[in-house]
Amino acid sequence: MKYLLFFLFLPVLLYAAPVTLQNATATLSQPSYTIDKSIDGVIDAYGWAINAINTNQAAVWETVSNVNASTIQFTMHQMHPYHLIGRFLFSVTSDARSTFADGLINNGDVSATWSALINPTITVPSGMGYTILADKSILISGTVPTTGVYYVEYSLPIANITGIRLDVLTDPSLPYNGPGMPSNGNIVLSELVVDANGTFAVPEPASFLLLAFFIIFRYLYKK
Ligand SMILES: [Ca+2]
Ligand SMILES: [Ca+2]
Repeated sequence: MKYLLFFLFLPVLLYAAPVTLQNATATLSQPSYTIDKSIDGVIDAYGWAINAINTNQAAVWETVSNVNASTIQFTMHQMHPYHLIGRFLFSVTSDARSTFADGLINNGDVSATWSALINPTITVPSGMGYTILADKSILISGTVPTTGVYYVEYSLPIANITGIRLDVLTDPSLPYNGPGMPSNGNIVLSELVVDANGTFAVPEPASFLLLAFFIIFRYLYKK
């Protein structure tokens, strides 16, 4: 029996995998800069923008497949001149996909049981810095480059992730309170790319195959 228990922990592999997103949904999108452009595979000067500065806004996406990983990495491409995000927060959920992310670009359903991600590893463009605030959000500071990429990595607190949420938040340190870094306080998220690393269970057929080999090996070894 102890061998069987050992086996249960055996069929686990370590690898990195892209996380595909769908049903981009936002509380607000600026015309021509709608939330769907955040995951259209195009990294250009368009993307998700908001035409109401000095307001908190949120975007959510469904994962196409449940994510079971130890870490998740967000690559935030921002290609519209100087329109980098000033303050933001990432969260994840394992709620049923039917209960959030209705695909609307304005007044979309962003309500779910969200777990805010904590203790990020962050890389921002040269000349920029960041501060982690009490609400777990990340506040960016420093010289705003023309274009830039933020890399943000977190450990995942829950399994079977079905959705990701990005809050863009106001802060008095930002122009017009933000949530963006340009002089008008807006943002443009050109593309959000997500990857996950860690332990993934081998699909069941492979487990059965490994179990068969294990039983055969045990049989031969005893002979
Ligand atoms: Ca895009
Ligand atoms: Ca949905």
